[in-house]
Amino acid sequence: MTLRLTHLIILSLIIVSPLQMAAQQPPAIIPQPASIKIFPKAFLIRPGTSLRYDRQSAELGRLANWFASAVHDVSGIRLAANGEAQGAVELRIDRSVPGGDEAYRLEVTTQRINIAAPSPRGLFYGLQTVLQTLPAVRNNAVLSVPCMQVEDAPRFAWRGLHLDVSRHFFGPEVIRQYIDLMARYKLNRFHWHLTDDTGWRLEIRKYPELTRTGAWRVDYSDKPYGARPQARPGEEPTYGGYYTQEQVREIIAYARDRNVTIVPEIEMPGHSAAAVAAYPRLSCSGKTQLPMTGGNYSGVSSNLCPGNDSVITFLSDVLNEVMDLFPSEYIHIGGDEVDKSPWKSCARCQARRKAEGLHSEEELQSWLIRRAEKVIVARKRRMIGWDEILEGGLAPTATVMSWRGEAGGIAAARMGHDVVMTPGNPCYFDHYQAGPEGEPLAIGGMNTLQRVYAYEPVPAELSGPLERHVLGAQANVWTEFITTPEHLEYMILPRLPAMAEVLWSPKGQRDWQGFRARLRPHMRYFEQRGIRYSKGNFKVEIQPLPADGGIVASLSTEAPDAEIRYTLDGSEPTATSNRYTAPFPIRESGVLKAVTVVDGQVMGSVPARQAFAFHAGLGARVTYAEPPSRSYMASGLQALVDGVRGQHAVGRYWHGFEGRDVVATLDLGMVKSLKSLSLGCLQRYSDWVFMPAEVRFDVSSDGQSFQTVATVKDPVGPEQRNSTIHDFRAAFTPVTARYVRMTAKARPDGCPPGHPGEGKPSWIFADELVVE
Ligand code: TNX
Repeated sequence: MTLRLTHLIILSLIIVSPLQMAAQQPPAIIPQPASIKIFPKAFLIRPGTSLRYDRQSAELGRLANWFASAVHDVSGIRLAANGEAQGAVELRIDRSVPGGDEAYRLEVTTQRINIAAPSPRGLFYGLQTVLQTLPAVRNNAVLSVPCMQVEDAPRFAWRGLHLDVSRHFFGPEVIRQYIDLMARYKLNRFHWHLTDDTGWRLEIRKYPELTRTGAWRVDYSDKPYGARPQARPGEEPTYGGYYTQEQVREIIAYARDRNVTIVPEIEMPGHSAAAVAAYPRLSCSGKTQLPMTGGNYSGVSSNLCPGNDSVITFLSDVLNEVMDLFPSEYIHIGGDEVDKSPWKSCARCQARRKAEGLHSEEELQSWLIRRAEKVIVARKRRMIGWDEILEGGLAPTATVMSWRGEAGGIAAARMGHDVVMTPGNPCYFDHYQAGPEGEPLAIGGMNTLQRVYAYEPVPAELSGPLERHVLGAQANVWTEFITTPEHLEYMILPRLPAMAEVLWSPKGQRDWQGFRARLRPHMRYFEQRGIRYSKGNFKVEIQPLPADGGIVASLSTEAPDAEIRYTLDGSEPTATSNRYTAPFPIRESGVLKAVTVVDGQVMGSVPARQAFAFHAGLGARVTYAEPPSRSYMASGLQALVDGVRGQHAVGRYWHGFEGRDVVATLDLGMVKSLKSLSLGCLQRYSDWVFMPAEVRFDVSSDGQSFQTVATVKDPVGPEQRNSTIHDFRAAFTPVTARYVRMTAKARPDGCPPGHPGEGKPSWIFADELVVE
């Protein structure tokens, strides 16, 4: 009796605790349900609350256990088996709930939580919705689930996330956490990229060398991907790992219990250096080699030989073992980025071409893919591959994963094939989400949170009857630059919730402001659980605009309801710095720094930063002897003298020149007195961008005869691997001139010794020729 009384007192104390009040906020469900109504009051999960379901069903039993343990984790409460003393959570299969297998109906009243769905998959999602209303970590309070009525179903059947475990290896525990995150946001396809040039990660019993040799490479992790040397004979392969079939079975079961189907990918015929390392006879040359380290491997074969019958047997054996293991209907066979040149000079490949009446190497690839398709179809499965499989004729039953934009997907759908959309922009989560200042080194490209959120998987070309061929979309996570589990989380969060909403919620309900507001509690959830995520989405975007010969700075942020604060004196901006209200003129040289402020707090990783140069050459006419590379034109030729200094982002501010001297002449429009000239240059070792050997400045008053005023040598040196911006600056006794000519000399030997591009042409990146 006394015990009970104490219990009651504690309970009533808990009920009015502020923690519980916080839980009464409107729930922030991501992805946004198709229909959700919130009512006042809440259902309390407390000791004695029961969990009811059909005990005959093993599947429901697993589901119930999973939910009960999630509740226990955050509260210590163990849900009772039966009875209704303290209300009940009830799970019920009800085939009349509309919206397909994954749909659910959730009703929360003060008395009960009822979830009905046509299948356990829908029930699982109903429970995920409930879990999103609970605290992130244990706080020992009674759990309060707001009263609501939800009718929900996904928009797309294929809601995918991919992971490359070859470029860097991630162990089973990391994979389980990855699957948990997917499931929390109602994604249902885990595309597991298990093989590539840098490592074979799946045990295949019939071919043990695949993992004995193919899973291990020489460890050059101290060097960034792309700047790693090729392994030399005698070096020991020590970096790697693989999954045993036993581990894979456990992971498949784990994923199944979370409604995640694992789609395994076995790459063929390209990206196969690890397989060739294990069995050299699989390549055209038959030469021995090691798995790649992540450098530039010209001359090393990474492809399988389609002319060789034992390659066909190998692929059939491997695919059969894969299908013994993975229940997935879809089996991914890669097919991307094949260098077909070795096939041209391979006698067996050419014999195959003749025998099969194939007209090109593209057709030879398609022939190989069709052989794989036969193996897959014989087991009543479906083959899926990257969009290159279209090139030599599409296999009859193939599904296409469109990654080089959406064109491949559109073409395939028009031919009556199913497609999964995963265009690099915005579906590649290996690209930057902000910065790049303040962000960890990434592969390049920029897929911000807002761009991901704005993605529409059905292109206009496919609206109407062809729309049904778009199964859905997927985000891909290539791991060339992603080396640790923490970094992996950071790259997918918070872009994963954005993609989830794209794939689950009705199209008409897409609401950026609403999503950002709902995302905040999810960010707190990540923080409380020690999950890394990027705050890059709070970064300020600085847009310098030309205005009347000067510059106007326009600032923006993707975060709604945020203030922007900035400084112009080089100091770090704070919550009380100048508040940005409208574009403002820049009147002198200096650095603009800006931050986003939410609720009085500075958000983001590092302030956005832009240097401006206010100088006598602003707006002068620029003539290049040979124009910059089309890929690196910045905003146009005038970018060289627009007052906006190049920053560390490679693709944006710089004029790039490959393997040659740069000669630019400025016409200042009138004769001026000059006392210094300076050229800014960028060095990016991993992108083959180096300082010029020297920069010479000449001046002229008639544009015909020039006189050299200074030559400045490179003080940085080609060994510097950190991204470096240097000004080649010369001050001199004042001269008068109307024309200024800058000559930046290319490095005579190109990329330096030890660099993956040793001896090949290097790049010069130039921005802002400052005239004073
Ligand atoms: C292209 S996407 C690849 C991958 C790289 C990725 C880097 C695809 C089918 N192939 O091998 O890792 O780009 O973003």
